[in-house]
Order: sequence, then C-alpha cells, then structure tokens
Amino acid sequence: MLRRSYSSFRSLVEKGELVRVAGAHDALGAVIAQQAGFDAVWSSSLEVSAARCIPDASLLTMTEYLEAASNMQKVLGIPVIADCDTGYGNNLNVVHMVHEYEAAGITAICMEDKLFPKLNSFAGGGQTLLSAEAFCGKIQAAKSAQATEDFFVVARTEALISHLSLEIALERCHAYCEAGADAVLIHSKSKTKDQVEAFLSRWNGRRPVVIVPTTYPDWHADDIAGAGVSVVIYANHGLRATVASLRETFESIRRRGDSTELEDRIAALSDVFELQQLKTWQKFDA
Ligand code: SPV
Ligand code: MG
Repeated sequence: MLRRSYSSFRSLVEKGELVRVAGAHDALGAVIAQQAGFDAVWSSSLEVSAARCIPDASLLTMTEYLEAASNMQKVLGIPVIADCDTGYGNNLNVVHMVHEYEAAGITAICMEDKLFPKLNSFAGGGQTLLSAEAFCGKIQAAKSAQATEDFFVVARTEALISHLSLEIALERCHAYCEAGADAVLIHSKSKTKDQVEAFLSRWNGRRPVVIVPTTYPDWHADDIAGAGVSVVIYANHGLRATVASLRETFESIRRRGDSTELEDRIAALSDVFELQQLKTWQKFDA
C-alpha cells in the first residue's frame, strides 16, 4: 500500500499516554522517525528552512511549509503536527492556512505568539510578542476555520524564551485555552527542566501541555510523562544528525580517496530502495 491511513493527532493525545514526536524536514526523515517508533512527526520550521540553507526567520511562504508537511504526511502512517510559526500573517491568513492544511490531510498545527516575521527561538535574544489578545484572535480564527472536529490547534507561548515571567507565561496559556486552543506549548531555552517544571506545577491541567526539550536533553521521557506533559517534541535531532553524518561521510571520502572506510556505516542501497517502497511500486509494472 503506497498511501497509508493514519489516526488523527487528537486521537493520540486522547489516549492519555505521552505522545512522542520527532522533527523532520522531508518525507525520508519522517519515515525514518516512524520506523524508530515515534507516534507523530513535527514538520519543523527550523528543519525545513535549514534544508534550504536559509534562516528560520519567516522567509519561506506558507505554501512552501505546507508542501513540506504534506510530502511527509503522504507517506506516513502516523500524523504530522505542522509547525506553522506565527500563522503567516493576520487572522485571515490563519483561516486560509487552516483550510489549506486541513485539506492536505494534516490533523494538527501549532502557532506561536511571536510577531511576524519571527526568528528561531534559539537565535537572538528573545523577540517582542504579539499581545495575548491578538493571539487569542488568531486561535479563534483557526478554530472557527477547521472543517472537522478532530483538527487540533496547539497554541505556543514564547513568553519564557523572551525572558518574560512564569506568571505571564501561565496567564497567556490560560487565555489561549479560553480562546479555544486544544493544547499549549510552553517553550523554554533554559539549560535545565526547572522552568518547565515550575510551569507544570502551576498549570491548571485544563488542556494538554506540549514541550520541546532541546536545551534540557537529559529529561527522560518517563519523567516527562510523570510531570504531566502530554506531548514531547524532539524537534531538530534528525537535522543535526544529518549534518554530522553528511560531514563525516564526505570528509572521509575526500580524505581517503575512496569510500571503503564508510561502507559499513552508511545505509545500503537496498535500505534506500525499501524506504522508496520500490517493490510495491514495481507491482504496478507486473
Ligand atoms: C522548530 O523546530 O522549528 C521549532 C522548535 O519551532 S524551535 O527550533 O525550538 O523553535
Ligand atoms: Mg519552528
């Protein structure tokens, strides 16, 4: 079967177990994440823009991000959650975005409360946020635009990233839930889990919480689940692994003048053919 059916992101969250998500920028990375046993794939703005060697700074258009997410979803048997940055404009852009993503079979999106154009959370010192009121308007626009009950909207606050207080982060997230968000993402660039743990200890639990433990990588998934997190996103590990592996591979071939040293460490072509579902395709030619 070339196209696989998949459950919605909402149905995963509603199971009540920690949903583990891996970031990707293309179908290949997404399928490898699925093979590793991840529950869903994060179509990451950082990864998608890095794959083009341009900054994660609202440079690509909605259509380009949608194409990346859709290319992943087409070959997956697990749902994609699409990183939709700030929603690509105002409330009208958000409505258009939800129409387009939902029509492409994407069952979950995430929007963040930065001002357009945004910059990646780990680049620069923290940005000015959109007012909570205006971001609530975007959430309402997104929720009113969805065609199916299942469509899932994650509201992400960058309050802690922008050095605002825990109180403000909590206040914003509570307001986003009032506006209809299906979950909140509390992002942090702290070197420890403490900030996020403090948030969780004061969260009212009305909606699931999503985290992205890039800068606090030592928090084990079991403990993350125990702390009350519903979704954990390993947002950029695939991209970073790709960079390291390509570099090692190309440098070795250049240095040695042949590729024998690498042959055991790089994927066999048969592995690549399997990822391409070559045998299934060949049946059409039988
Ligand atoms: C992404 O992966 O694009 C994210 C997460 O939004 S972060 O890079 O931490 O901003
Ligand atoms: Mg992003």
